[in-house]
Amino acid sequence: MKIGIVCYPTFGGSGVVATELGMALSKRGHEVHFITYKQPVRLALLGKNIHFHEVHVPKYPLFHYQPYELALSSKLVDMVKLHEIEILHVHYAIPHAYAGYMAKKMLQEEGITLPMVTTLHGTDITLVGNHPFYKPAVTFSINKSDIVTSVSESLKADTLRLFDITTDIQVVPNFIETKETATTYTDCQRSMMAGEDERIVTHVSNFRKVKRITDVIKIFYKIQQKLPAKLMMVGEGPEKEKAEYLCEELGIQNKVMFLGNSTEIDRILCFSDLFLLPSETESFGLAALEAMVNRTPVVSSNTGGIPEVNKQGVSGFLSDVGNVDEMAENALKILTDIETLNTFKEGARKEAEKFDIKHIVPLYEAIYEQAFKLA
Ligand code: GMT
Repeated sequence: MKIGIVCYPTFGGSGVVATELGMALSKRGHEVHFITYKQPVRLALLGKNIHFHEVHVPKYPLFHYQPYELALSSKLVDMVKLHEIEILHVHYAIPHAYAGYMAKKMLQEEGITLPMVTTLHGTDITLVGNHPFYKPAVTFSINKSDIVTSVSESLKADTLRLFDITTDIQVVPNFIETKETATTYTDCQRSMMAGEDERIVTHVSNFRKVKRITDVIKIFYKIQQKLPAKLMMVGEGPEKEKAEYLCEELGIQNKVMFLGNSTEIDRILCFSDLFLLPSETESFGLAALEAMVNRTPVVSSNTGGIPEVNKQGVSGFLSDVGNVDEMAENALKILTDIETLNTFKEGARKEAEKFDIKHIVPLYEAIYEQAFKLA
């Protein structure tokens, strides 16, 4: 198949999922075209079966807001015609499903049928999409997609609760490459980060308010009072400064490393002993799954789709949002004794294997086939 993929190319989970899916589809012989404003950060290889087409938005001083949706839908029309793209898979409803639908209608005028699959990722539904300013357009574009998928049961329920949905929503969970060679490093440089007696705790996110990264610092503060430990904070975002100040205030700045964005988080996760994800909400929690595949247990909140990924007492523990005391206690339950830690590490890996990419890519292929029939 010739598949067009639209996504956010940045460090968000939806862009990561879209990129990994595109790369996997190309390896299975499909021709994949990424159409977005920047080359996706995880898109390492371009080749015969994998292409990137940049959407340019010319700046014009008259416009207060530059019309990205317009540029995207025009680019989609051009690329579909030029490369004979047969199906469009848009990740994130805003504004991709909307722009995709416009492209579909423009192509229809020329006698070209373009089936469209929309994958909902979370923030497009729970945080942004249901704002009254966007809601009618988001509802419309979801209902007009040939097939709609969501990354968890929890996100499906949220979508049905928050929007007036007239179309079926299929749950296709996020996935991960579990091949040992793809995820474990022989040059795992643990000694560069911490002493042998220290436990390494990690958090990876885009440091937005929803991630509650000051909770991460508070949990770690309690952990390091009981055992020697270091905290790796991976990512960039608006809450970073607040977290840095909190570390100073608590006197733990020399135990916390803010590492910035990384395209190789497996290199950090391979020496991590625990992952913290105390988010306010998460449709899935891809970051937790990426930790688990690297044998890093997870202490998280029990919100949204996280319980579908992190299993209580097996891959880690879950607590109510904001319950930092319990999260710290749970972290210590896992970290204090090496045998317990190793049991949780294996538990995390086993749970992650249930989300192996090899189970999920065929589901998307079947959905594309189904979309052809519906369009
Ligand atoms: O969580 C973010 O800040 C990024 C966001 C996105 O839209 O890219 O992630 C969402 O999609 C991911 C991939 O499906 C999920 O793993 C995240 O849980 C979800 N984030 C939220 O629901 C807050």
